[in-house]
Amino acid sequence: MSVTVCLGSQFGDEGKGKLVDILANNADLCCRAQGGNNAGHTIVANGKTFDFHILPSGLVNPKCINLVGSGCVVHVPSFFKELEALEAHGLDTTDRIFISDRAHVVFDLHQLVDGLEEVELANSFIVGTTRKGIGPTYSTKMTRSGVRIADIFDPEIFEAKLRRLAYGFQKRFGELLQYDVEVEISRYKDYRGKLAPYVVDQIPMLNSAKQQNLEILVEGANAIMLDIDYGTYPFVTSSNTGLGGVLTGLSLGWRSIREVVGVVKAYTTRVGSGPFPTEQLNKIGAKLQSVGHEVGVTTGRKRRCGWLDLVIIKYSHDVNDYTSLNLTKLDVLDDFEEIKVATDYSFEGQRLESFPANPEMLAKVDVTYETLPGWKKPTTGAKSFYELPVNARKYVDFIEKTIGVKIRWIGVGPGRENMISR
Ligand code: 2SA
Ligand code: GDP
Ligand code: MG
Repeated sequence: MSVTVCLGSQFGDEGKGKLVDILANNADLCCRAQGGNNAGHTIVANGKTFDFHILPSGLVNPKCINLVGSGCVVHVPSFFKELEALEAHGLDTTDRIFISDRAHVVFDLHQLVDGLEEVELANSFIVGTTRKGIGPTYSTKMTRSGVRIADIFDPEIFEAKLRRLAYGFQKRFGELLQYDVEVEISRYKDYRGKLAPYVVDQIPMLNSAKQQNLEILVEGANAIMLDIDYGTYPFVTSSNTGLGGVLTGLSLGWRSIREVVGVVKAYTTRVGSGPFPTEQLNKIGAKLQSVGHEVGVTTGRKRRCGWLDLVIIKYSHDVNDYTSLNLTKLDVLDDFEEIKVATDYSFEGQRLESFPANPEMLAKVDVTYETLPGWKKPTTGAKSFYELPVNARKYVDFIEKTIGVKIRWIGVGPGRENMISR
């Protein structure tokens, strides 16, 4: 068995879904290890656009089996809604999508609590979550009061656990929580039978993949700067979005990991609040936002935009140890006279030797930029590195040299075909 992992190296939306779709061509199994339907992965293939949230992007490839792993959190109604949308797009998902029985269930209750917790926070602490219930579900997982997919199939246990969960939140939020636990319990009477064919014990499934020497692809969701431990805490999501989350969220075995690909957008975007040192609150940011169509796939929020930050990419590499990189959306920079890249931070006049843990400090750093000349030519038609304009090649080389990791793929447009391999 050999495993390729694709991880976000910035704040998410680097274009992981597109790379996963391309690599799925040679994969037997595509797995999600963490996160829920807060994620949004867009794939443009065969003239169609597919949006994925909880489902793995490997589904676009008709030969690829897909698994939502134990480290994920699943809102069952949204799972079915997404499957139906894919089927309506002509994708046959029969017998190709499975959910680990150890994954945690996101209830409508968690989603309501997500909203209430955000309102409870003072302005400067609002996270700007997707309100999909991700934080509250991982919280109840950690306090051992969560409900797992396996529990759904024992009605007595399921009802008792969900009632206990609802009771706890009702005590905390009182009348602010407009929720009827009996309504949610009764919905699962229908879901129980409908869900059963999708549920698997992940351990023997992945063991069997190991025995058959299958090719496995892991699709990261969100990105390292949103990691609960290594991101800009508390402005993060509630799972481990780096390599650590892959190891705990799936039972793969570290020996099988062959490749860890860091997906790097050629500039930076962020959705939600939190520090963003290279953010451009000016015409440059607005241009990146409109040319790059930077709008959240899950919530429709405009993404904040700024220059590429190599301090972040270096930090991200320190945490995840990439074996290669995929630079994406290079084409979005086609029309810039000059392009800036952050290479260093300083704080109160001192160069920072390491990435600050503290978001208040990160919000105040002074950024040192390298300015590179733009290329002012379209890159989308390029099929090889040498077909790129010389200044675009210099931009790629500069990133590769600074990070010290090979850029194996370069994205020059949203379509499957707009990817240069080296
Ligand atoms: P949550 O909902 O608890 O995970 O939110 C916590 C923070 O994580 C950010 N987050 C994301 N950032 C970028 N992209 C995400 N997925 C969607 C997309 C986002 C959307 O692909 O566009 O549609 O808005 C994603 N999911 C979570 C979130 O903004 C919070 O800062
Ligand atoms: P993910 O969350 O990392 O999978 O990324 P998203 O799918 O949320 O956001 C990336 C967006 O950029 C999607 O709309 C992709 O179709 C698009 N995209 C991916 N790669 C490229 C590229 O190289 N060029 C352009 N112009 N768009 C791209
Ligand atoms: Mg996304």
